[in-house]
Amino acid sequence: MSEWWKEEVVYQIYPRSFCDSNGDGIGDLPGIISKLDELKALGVGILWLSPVYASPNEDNGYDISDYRAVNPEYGTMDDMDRLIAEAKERGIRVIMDLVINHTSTAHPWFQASRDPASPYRNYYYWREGTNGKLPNNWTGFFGGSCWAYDDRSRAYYLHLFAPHQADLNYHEPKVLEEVKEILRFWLDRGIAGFRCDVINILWKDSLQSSPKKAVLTGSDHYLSLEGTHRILREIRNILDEYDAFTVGETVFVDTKQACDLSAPERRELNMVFGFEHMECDQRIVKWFKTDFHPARLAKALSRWQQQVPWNTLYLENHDQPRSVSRFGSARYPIHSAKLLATMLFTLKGTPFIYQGQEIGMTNFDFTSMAQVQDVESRNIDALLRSWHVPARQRWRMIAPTSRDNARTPMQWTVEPQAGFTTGTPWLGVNGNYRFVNYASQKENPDSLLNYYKQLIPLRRGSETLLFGSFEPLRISDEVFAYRRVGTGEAYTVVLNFSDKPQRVPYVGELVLSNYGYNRYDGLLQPCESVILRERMDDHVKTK
Ligand code: TEU
Ligand code: CA
Repeated sequence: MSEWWKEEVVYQIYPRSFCDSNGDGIGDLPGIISKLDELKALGVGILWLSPVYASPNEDNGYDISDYRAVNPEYGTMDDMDRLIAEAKERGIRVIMDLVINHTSTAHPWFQASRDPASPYRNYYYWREGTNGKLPNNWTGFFGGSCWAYDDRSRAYYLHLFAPHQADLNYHEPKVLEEVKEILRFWLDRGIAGFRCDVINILWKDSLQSSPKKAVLTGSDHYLSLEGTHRILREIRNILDEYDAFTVGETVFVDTKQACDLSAPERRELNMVFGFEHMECDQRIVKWFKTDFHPARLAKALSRWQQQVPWNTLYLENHDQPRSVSRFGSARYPIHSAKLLATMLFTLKGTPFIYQGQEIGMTNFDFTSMAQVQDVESRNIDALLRSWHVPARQRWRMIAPTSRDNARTPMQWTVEPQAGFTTGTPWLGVNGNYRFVNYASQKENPDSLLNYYKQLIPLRRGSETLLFGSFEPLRISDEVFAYRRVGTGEAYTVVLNFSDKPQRVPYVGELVLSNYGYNRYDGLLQPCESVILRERMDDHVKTK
């Protein structure tokens, strides 16, 4: 099996918010096709589409009602085929989101399963409560219990996410057989692989109650269990037939579990999304944000770099606040966005860019819950309200953490609605589009976008940046520095996360500074990042 996915950069598209071609305010497949030349110019080799399947959109497509149909809001199956073909012409592969932990309750399997006599009954977890109580004490990812009662069924069904996302029961062997056919359906159409949604929680070993936990009571019954590993190996058999790849979204994994899920010889996933570095600015759960301490981010990243042989590199996705708002400096937003990019493309692993990250899109400018649509934010808001948390405080918790921060429409131009749509966008456009937009950055040689266009080929063209080993040099709240050591050369990357100049005397010839400098004298400007290259003679190399 070739490992083509190691040398590529992945670009994640949230279709609803990317580009609207027909003025209905909703991004769509023809819109994506119209931007393929831009994506090619950026240098990305893989597009990951967040779900475009038929869905009632309780969770914007992560609640699928038909795995073999395109949501008409996004276009037709012909559009999908055209997207795959046109991307291919430009050397770009397309991967899809595979959401198989749960289906929408609108899915025909679920609808059939509401009848206790149906052959589909066992596709889901139906349980009667005991003595008027819920089947167990588990809590869900979006807050509250994870059982919903269905009158027609006279029973509860399990949903670890929203009530409209019913968990599939993999103890029923037919479920995995259905999944395999869905995989083939898309692989046969030319899809190059899948991003697998919450893939390490598929297998539930039992539905016993668990000791109460601060977060996710019950998770000891489903996090990264052997049953899941077995399913992943069966899925892998099919993917290998197509030379396709998988990246797993794996919640609550440590580096050991990440290795178990992605080690090549185990033949499960090719790589995973860990979350530890995304938890560097929170206490227990993300709604309790803390100040950002760069050393915490650097420590988590270094540990993963050293302990997981090959993995994803990401700072954003459709569930996370924008990285520049979160990890950037308010005084030096552009330099710090460039610094984060330097880090993203010079660590070891497959980099993922989330749409808008390449132009430094920020968190939303919404001022109240009325503007927020995200089901997670709305559920948490309701939960906090039921605990009598005042509205001001609820907003203070939700505004910086809401997933809608990442979901506001892509800012293309200075035209109304940032050129995303000619109609009314489904979610508000950030007012800063007049300053932060793709078109003006394309023209400006010093822009963040053009800095990405320098970094991506640099990484692609360097064996050392792609495959060299990683060694941390310095981790503090001011400076994160590391080396990538290859054959006969090493790169030293120095990132000044602070708003003050820092003296950091590493040696090497300057390859790239985010200030555009062409010489390095050991002094880093505020939020400056430098990439230095050093040739080594043989006896140094063997150290
Ligand atoms: O996310 C799983 C997941 O862990 C998130 O719900 C997470 O708890 C939260 O968003 C962190 O902010 C995946 C998808 O990426 C997400 O969009 C879906 O809502 C979820 O699964 C259910 O399919
Ligand atoms: Ca549209």
